[in-house]
Amino acid sequence: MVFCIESKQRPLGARALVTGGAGFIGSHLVDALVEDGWQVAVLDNLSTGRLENLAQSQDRIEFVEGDIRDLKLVGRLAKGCKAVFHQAAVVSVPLTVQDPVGSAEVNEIGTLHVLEACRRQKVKSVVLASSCAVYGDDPQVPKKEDMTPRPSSPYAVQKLAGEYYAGVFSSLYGLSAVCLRYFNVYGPRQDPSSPYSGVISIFMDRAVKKLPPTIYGDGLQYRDFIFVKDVVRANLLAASAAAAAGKVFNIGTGRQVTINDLWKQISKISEYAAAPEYGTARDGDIRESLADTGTAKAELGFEPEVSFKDGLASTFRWFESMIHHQS
Ligand code: UD2
Repeated sequence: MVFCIESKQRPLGARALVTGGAGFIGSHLVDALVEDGWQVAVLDNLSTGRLENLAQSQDRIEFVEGDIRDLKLVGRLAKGCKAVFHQAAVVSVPLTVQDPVGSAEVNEIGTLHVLEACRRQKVKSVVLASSCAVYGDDPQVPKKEDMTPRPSSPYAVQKLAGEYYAGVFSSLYGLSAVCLRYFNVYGPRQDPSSPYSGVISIFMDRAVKKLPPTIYGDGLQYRDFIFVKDVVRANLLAASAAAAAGKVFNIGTGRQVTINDLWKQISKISEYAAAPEYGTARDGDIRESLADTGTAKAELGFEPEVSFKDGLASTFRWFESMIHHQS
């Protein structure tokens, strides 16, 4: 099914397409592009995205419910675009483990469709969402872009395939395709409902409901958490960095936070000081994840601006407002 939200006002700026624009990261990107005066089209099949995420921009965008597996549709929407931001994906690692073929149709072939549509429509720049998952269980930290990838899930293989295709489309066809390896992204609109949702969304949800969280393992494992609005800025910079074509960039902060410390900070913000419960460590859980941020800084001019404290506070306010909204 394809439908459009009636556009009340059309800005005169350049056209951009955001695939997965109703999702957590995609919808923040849509808001920022609209604010910047772009004419924004959103393609989302609403499998995990939600129209509520687009509430702020819905009157000023073209929304199409559809799928990146439909090459013709992607081509139609890419027509006339200056930039395409590809965020649509099966983002759940366990889902790709359960269904490696079905998820590859979205994450690999869907990504190929986006690149091919951009090639045919002569789109100036394409930014692809990749993941720190491509580093797999390599214990070396911080992760540098030139490390040999060690994908350990279908999800990671699929993201890596997208990166390789982007590199080939850049060198073979002159398309400017840039890949961003997101580290652990958090912020408002992240869905906490699955056990494999991002840990910050789960802990926020527990805190607003005044329930203790479960920490898997000893809680000393750490992650590099980056606020969603910083990820949006990285996308905008990548779209205008001509020299970045065909390259991959870590998008993280270079700061590490243990899961124990994360709960302490959320307890403080939420004024809910319950002790966490501890469960057995997750199979295949990575102990340490941290980005080397040097390449993104040198070549994209990207540096995260939101402190962890401010990012958590803003995320907490959103989760609190959602609880009040529901009750
Ligand atoms: C992230 C990505 C995943 C993949 C992977 C690659 C998210 C949501 N997931 O997985 O898609 O790219 O990186 O390395 O961004 N934890 C708890 N209690 C909970 C939930 C989680 O202790 O209720 C722990 C979990 O065991 C892990 C840490 O928190 O040690 C982070 O978990 P996560 O699922 O947010 O993200 P991660 O890094 O495992």
